[in-house]
Amino acid sequence: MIDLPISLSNALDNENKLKANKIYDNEVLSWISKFNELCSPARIFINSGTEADIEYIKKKALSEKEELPTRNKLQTIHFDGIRDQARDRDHTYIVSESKIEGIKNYANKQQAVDEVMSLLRGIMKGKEMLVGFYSLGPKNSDFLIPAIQITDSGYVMHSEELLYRNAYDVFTKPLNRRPFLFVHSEGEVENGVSKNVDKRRVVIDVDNGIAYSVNTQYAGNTIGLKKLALRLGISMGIKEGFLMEHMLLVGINNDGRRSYFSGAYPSLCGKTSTAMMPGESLVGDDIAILRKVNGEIRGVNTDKGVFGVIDGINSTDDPIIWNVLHSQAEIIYSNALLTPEGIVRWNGDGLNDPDAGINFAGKWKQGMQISNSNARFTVSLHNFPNLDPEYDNPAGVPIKGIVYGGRDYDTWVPVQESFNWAHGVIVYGASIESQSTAATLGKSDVREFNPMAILDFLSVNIGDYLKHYIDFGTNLKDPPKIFAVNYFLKDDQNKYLTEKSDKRIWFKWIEMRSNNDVGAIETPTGYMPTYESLNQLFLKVLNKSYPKELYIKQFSIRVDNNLQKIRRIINYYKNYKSVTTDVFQILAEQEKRLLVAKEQYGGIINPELLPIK
Ligand code: SPV
Ligand code: MN
Repeated sequence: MIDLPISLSNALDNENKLKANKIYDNEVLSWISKFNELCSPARIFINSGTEADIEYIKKKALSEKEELPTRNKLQTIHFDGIRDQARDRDHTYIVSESKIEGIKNYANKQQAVDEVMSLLRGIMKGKEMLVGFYSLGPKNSDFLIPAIQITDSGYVMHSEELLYRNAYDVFTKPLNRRPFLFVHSEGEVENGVSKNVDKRRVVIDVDNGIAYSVNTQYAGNTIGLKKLALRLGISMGIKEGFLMEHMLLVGINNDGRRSYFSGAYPSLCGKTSTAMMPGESLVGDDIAILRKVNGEIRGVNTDKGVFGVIDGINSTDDPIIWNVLHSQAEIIYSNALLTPEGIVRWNGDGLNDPDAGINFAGKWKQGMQISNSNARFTVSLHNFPNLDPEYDNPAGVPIKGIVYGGRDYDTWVPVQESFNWAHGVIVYGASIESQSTAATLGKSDVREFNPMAILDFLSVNIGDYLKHYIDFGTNLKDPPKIFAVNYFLKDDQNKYLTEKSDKRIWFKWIEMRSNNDVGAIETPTGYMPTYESLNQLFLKVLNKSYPKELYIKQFSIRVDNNLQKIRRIINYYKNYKSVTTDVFQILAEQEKRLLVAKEQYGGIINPELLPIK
């Protein structure tokens, strides 16, 4: 047992003192003490992860009206303020002593930290400060990153309990590394929501592994272990040789064989529903850490729960999620609608409109949108029947392939495979462009450059990041194959060319290619499926016919659009000095292949004219 700092000792009641006393690390205690002095709460609650402690937090969220009960005893609903419905890019600052290239909102470090510290001063007067201890990734694992969350929001800590592995026990022993620290205050609250959103700030200090968040409740701004940790982890990964990525992890089954894939997609582009495809095996849906172990890439889910988009979830398109939402699982809904009967409803749930209710904007009337487009559900993974048995394996799962996707209406085919690691990393991953969505505040449906789907989270020089990524694929026994998917391709009438369930086919093909089971067409942008291989899969998996004309529309190579895209990407990267020449060379080679193909076949290429390899 170590002596608690005096001011901390004075601030704790006996019960919480006993819990704090078991914390092994002096620095952890001095942090708690420091933020107790800064934020001046009336009380401190140490969450030791026991049933009683978690119950206390849930009760607090309900009694302070951050969560409202529904007719299901295990399920609650939380509303964020009407201007606090998504991640706030404009007030999120990634800061470091060294200048970081290619970062939006790079702020002078001292100024940003001073500002958020002054906002935090005295902010918890009369309130209770909650302190929780969690792990990113499985416990007893080389992947584990310990993290501390300080917050005055019961909702934030309740969410964290559903989404992350409680690791109080880990903190009672020597830590494997210095933990991340997250400090959050919702600020003044009115009618259950943060009042001073104009003073909302999120500051991520990558040099010290600390992030601050104030005057906001929306989970993407406040739950430290989620997107604040991702920014810290990307920077740590470059120093230590791992990748922390905005990626799902899924096991794809094929007649008794299971191959694992990771996939990076921007928010609201089908990532969660890809992780939950019927018949496949769920490992994670948002953030993964990848490490090289004995010549193999292995991955873990940093989370143990889902903070998933609820918009459009219905019984036909997402049966697994639908069933979990209608089970006895513990769930926090956010920014959906609550009817007077205590039923939770959302846009696109496939049911008749409710008669009445309240939602994120107040009293709801027919004709208004039922839920915010970024409304979500928070639930632990153990509720999912499709959860992979390896999901909590301290050694992670072996990664057979990596998939990149975006919201692209006019360029990429539904699925293709790169020629090799570096080609896939640069021409697919580093070239993602996606229409913006409701996951961030601001204008939706604007085409954005979003490399590796981490535009908002990149915390290092973009060139260093890409170099690290390319190097990561070297010295491997059997490097993962790399794929690009596009669920959003449209025809010239602006109609989607694929259906939601088709992603199951693309992934079955990806699984077969990764195991060298099937040939493919060699095109200027990569390998594409033959009509026959897809036709067989459509029949086998979806029991659906697959017209040849549809295949031709989906897989015709739009050479001009691809050329324009490559040139846009080259121009983006020209803005950054850190980007190395090999990146430009890989992009230039792609451009050249497209130009040669255009000479021979014209601006749109029917894939069936090209050779099978
Ligand atoms: C995303 O927007 O990518 C999410 C939700 O997964 S948030 O936690 O807001 O980042
Ligand atoms: Mn995400």
